[in-house]
Amino acid sequence: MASTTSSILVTGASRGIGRAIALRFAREGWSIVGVARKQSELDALGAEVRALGASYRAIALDVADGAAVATALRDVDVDVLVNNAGAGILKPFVDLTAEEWHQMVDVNVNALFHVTRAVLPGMMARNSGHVCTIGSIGGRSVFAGGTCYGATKAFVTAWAENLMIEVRERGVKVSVVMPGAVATEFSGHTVREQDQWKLKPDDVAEAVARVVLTPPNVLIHRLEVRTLTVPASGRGQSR
Ligand code: NJP
Repeated sequence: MASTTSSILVTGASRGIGRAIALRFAREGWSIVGVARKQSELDALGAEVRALGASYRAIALDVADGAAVATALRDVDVDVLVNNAGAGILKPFVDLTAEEWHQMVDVNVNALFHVTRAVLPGMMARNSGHVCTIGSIGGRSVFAGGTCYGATKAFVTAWAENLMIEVRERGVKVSVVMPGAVATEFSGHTVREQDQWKLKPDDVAEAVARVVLTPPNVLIHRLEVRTLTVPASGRGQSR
């Protein structure tokens, strides 16, 4: 990838928050690498990115598949990695199946190893780069139905802080952006009128841009993004 144009790889770029992040950086003139499983949705994003004048590469990939990630990202060098792909099956612990548990751990935790392990060595060799991961306020405030999901997002926070200590002196920044509720199709949700109070994907994309577009010697390591318009049912709760 040309060194004159900054580049960003976004996992889960096909919809929701990841798509908004890809478009935010395309408007900035960056080269975009979009990763998700559905090729058709990645292609639709590509048309929008190119219409903004930015270059684009789609990589259809299951980020939970370590071997596939290692192969697909073998030749990918980017300035910024956004680990955004996530899975959330929010239900009481006793109702979770082993498959649902493993899906969340595989996408929210294990994929961080697969994807970051593929991209980070290049950043360290260049003494420059940024790994930004989308965590969640749910990773540090409890809620019923969040045993596995909340724990995976608590992992994100701990993992990222440990990684930050390891690589910042090599010129690589590590950040976590932790949103509250966002109006997306996450967790099988359909966005409806009553979701108006939630953050929009563009709000989270703007927060990621603020974190990434900092001066060279400045690192915003952790950022929470909240809405002011909490519905009556959520008042007094941390969301
Ligand atoms: O989710 P959604 P959001 N391999 O479901 C992709 C966190 N968050 O944008 O693979 C590769 O609209 C999927 O594409 P596809 C949340 O934990 C959210 O809301 O084609 N890609 C799609 O592009 C997550 O980390 C809220 O199905 C995979 C994308 O991921 C991040 O924000 C609140 C994949 C998911 O899009 C984005 O969530 C909060 C895989 N195995 C944190 N599995 C919220 N929405 O309220 C999924 O605090 N994808």
